[in-house]
Amino acid sequence: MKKIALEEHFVTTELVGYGAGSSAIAQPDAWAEASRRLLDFTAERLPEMDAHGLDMQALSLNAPGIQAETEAPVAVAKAITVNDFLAGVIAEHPTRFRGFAALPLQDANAAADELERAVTQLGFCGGLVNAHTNGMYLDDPSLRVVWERAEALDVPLYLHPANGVDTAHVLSGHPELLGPMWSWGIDTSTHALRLVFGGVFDDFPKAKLLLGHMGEGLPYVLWRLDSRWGFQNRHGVELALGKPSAYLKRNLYVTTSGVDSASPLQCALDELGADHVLFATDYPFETISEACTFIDTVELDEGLRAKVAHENAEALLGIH
Ligand code: GRE
Ligand code: ZN
Repeated sequence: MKKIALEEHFVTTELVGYGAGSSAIAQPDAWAEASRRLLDFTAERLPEMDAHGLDMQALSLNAPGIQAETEAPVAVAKAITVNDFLAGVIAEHPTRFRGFAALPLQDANAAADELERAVTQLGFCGGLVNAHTNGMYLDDPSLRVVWERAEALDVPLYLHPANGVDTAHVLSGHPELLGPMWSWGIDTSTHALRLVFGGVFDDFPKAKLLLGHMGEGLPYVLWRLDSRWGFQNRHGVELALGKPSAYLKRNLYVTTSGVDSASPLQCALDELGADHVLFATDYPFETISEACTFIDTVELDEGLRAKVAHENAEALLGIH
C-alpha cells in the first residue's frame, strides 16, 4: 500500500540546541540515537523508508524548534533559514519528501508571511507549531492573522507537543510523567480545546488543525465534551455550532503518529470520519518499520486503509 507519513521530524546542526531539554525526558541512549537520526536524511532515513514501503515523509522541525527562541527577530531569521534548508532537502528528493514550515509566532505578521512564502514559493504543505511560543498559545488574539493566512492558503497547521510552560501540581514529584508518555498529550489536547472554545474555528470555519498521536485522546471524549458543555458554567463563552464535537469533527484532522494500535484508530475513524485520519510514524521517536507494518496489516476495510495511508494526505496536503 502506498504510504505518506505526516509527522516525521528532522533537526539541523544549528537548531539542535533547542532540543536540549528533551534529554531530560528521554533515556540518554534513546535520545542520542534519535538525535543522530534527526540530523540524517539519506544514510538511514531513506533506506528505512525503502525497506518498509514508505513512499513519502512530510518533514517538520523537531520540538521545540523555533518556538523556543525568545527573541522575535532571531526567531524570524532562523525560521526562514531552516525553511530554506528544508526546501533544499526536498528539492534533492522531490518524490520522497515534503515539508511543514517552522513558524516564528514570536512575530505574528512575520509568521503569517513566512507561512505564505513557504507554501507559495517553497511548495510546503502547511505549518507545524511545537506547543506554546514563550507561553503564548494558538488561540491568542494576536495570532488570528496566522489562522487567517492558513485558511486563505487552504493549508493545515499541525500542532505538535513540546515541554509545557509550567508543571501542573498534579505532576509534582512525578517527573517520570513529564514528556511524550503523558504530559505532552494532556497539554496538546488542552491547547486544541483552547482553539475550539477560544473561537478560532468560529472566526475561520475552514481552518484545518492537525494533531498527532491519534488526536491526543480527543476522539475518545467527544460525547462527554458535548454532554458536559450542556451542564458547564460557560463563563460567557458561546460556540456558534453549539457543540464542541462539531468543531472537532469539522476542523480537526489527526494522524496515527506514535500510536500503532487498532482500537484507537477505529475510534478516531468512527468519531472524526474517514477523511480526517492520516498516517504518520513519528520518526525517529518510533520506527518506520512498526508504523508501516501497522497500517499495512491492521484489520481495516481496504478503501479506508488507502484513505488513511495516502489518499487523505494527498487531498489535505495537495500532493499529486
Ligand atoms: C515526539 O515527537 O513524539 C517526541 C519528541 C521528542 C522526544 C520523544 C518524542 O519530539 O516521542
Ligand atoms: Zn512527533
